[in-house]
Amino acid sequence: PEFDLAVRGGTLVTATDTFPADLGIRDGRIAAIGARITDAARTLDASGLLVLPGGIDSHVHIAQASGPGIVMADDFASATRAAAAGGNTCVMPFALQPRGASLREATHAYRALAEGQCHIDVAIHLIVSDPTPAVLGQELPALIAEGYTSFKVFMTYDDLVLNDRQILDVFDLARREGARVMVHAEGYDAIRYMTEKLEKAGETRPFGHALSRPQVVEREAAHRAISHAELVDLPIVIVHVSGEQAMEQIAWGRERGLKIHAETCPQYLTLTADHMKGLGSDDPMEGAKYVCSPPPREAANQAAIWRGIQTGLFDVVSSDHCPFRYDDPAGKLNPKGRTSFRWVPNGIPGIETRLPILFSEGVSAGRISLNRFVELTATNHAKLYGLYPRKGSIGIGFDADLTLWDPNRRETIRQANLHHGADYTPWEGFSVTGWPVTTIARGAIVAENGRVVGPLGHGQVIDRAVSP
Ligand code: DUC
Ligand code: ZN
Ligand code: ZN
Repeated sequence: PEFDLAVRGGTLVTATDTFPADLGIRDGRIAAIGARITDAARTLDASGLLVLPGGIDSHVHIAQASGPGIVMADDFASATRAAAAGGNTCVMPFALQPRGASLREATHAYRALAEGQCHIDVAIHLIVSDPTPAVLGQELPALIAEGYTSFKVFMTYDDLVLNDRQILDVFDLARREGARVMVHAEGYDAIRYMTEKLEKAGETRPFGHALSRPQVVEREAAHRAISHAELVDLPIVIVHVSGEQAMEQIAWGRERGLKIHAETCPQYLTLTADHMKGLGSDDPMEGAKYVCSPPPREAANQAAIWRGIQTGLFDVVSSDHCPFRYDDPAGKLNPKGRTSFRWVPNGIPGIETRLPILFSEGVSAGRISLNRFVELTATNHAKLYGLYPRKGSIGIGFDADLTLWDPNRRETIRQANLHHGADYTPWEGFSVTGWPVTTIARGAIVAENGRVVGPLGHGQVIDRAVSP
C-alpha cells in the first residue's frame, strides 16, 4: 500500500482552516491530504470526528526535584501515558539545575530519565537557578547548541530565585544565543513578607497560600521582567499568568512594541482562591489540593482571563502539570505542610484534563473558535519553542501527530479514569462536552478510548533548533 495509515472522513482543523479531508500517513509523517485516500495498510474511520493537531503542552513538570522529602507524582512513563490519553502528542518538561550544581550534568541526567520511557515525544526546557560564569560562559551556550533552546527563570522560591542582575545577565545571554526565555513572575521578597506576616497572625491553613501571593505580587514581577526584557531587547514568555493585573502589564509592554508572549492555564479559568479553603469538606487541609503558584483568583478574574484568550493577549494555554499526591507524606500532606501553607508543595496535576476543559469551556461554550483552540493548544506552542514546522499543524511533511476528537461527547472528569500518578484531580466531577477519542503520535495509535495502547519507548526526546 501507498500509506501505512489512512484517516478517513474526518473534519481537519488547523489554526486557520476547517475542512473535510482524508489523511495519508507514511513513515510517521503526513504524506497526503486528499478527497479519497484508500490505499493504506490500515484505515481509521474519523467520520463525525474532528481531526486536530495533537496537543502540545509546553509547560509540564515531570520527575523534577521538589525539595527535601517531597516527591513529584509522575515519572516520564506515567506523565506521557496521561498526556496521550488526554489527546497530547508532545510535552515539554524542565531539566532543573540545582543551585551549586552543573546545569549540563543535571540536564544530561534528566534526559536519561526520559530516554526509552515515553509514550509520546518530549522536548526538554532548562531551569537556570545558578547563572555562574561557567554556566553563562560555557554550559548554557553548549546546551543551546545541543538542542535545549529554551529555559525558565524564577523570580521567587528560595532555591530558584534570580536577582535582577542575574536575570539581566541571563536575558543577555539568551539574546546573543537566540534562546527562548520563560519567566515565572512572582516577587520573592513580597511573598516572604506576606508569608511571615500571615504565619505570625496564625493564618497557616492552605488558604494562606492565596493570601500570601495576591495579584500585586504577580503584577509587580511581570512589570519588572518586562522592563528587563526591554532593556536587553529580548522577547520573553511570561508563563502561567493568573491575574488581570499582570495581563495589563503585558498589554502595556506590547503597546510599547515589546515582544512579550503570554501563557495561561485551565486552573485560572475554572478554579478560584476559595478552593484553597477546602470547601465542601470539614478539613481545611483539603484546600492543599488546589495550592499552585500563582494561585487561582476570585471568580470575576476568570472573565478577564477569558478575554485575554479571546483577544489574543494569550499565545498559549498550557497545563503547568506539577503533580503531587495528596494523601502522602511525600506530597501535599507532608508533616511540615500541616504546620503551614509555606511547606505545601506548589502545583496541581492537569496534563490529561487541559484539552477537554479548554475545549468544553472554550469551544463548546461558544467563547472561542475551533481554530483558536488549535492555535492555543498546539500551533503556537510549536512556533514559540522551535518545533514548527515539524509539529503543531496538519500539513504535508509534518509529524503525523493527531487527535481524533468527538466534539459532542459528554464526560465527567473522574480521578478513577485518569492515568497520572497523582491520587486526585482538582476537577473531580467537572462535566465537559468534547473528548479525545484517539491519539496518533508520529503515525502510531498511542491512545484509544481512554486506553493507552502505544508502547513505552515510542516517544522520543527531541532536540530543537533556535526559534526564528
Ligand atoms: N511554577 C510552576 O511553573 N509550576 C508549579 C509551581 C510553580 O511555582
Ligand atoms: Zn512557575
Ligand atoms: Zn510550571
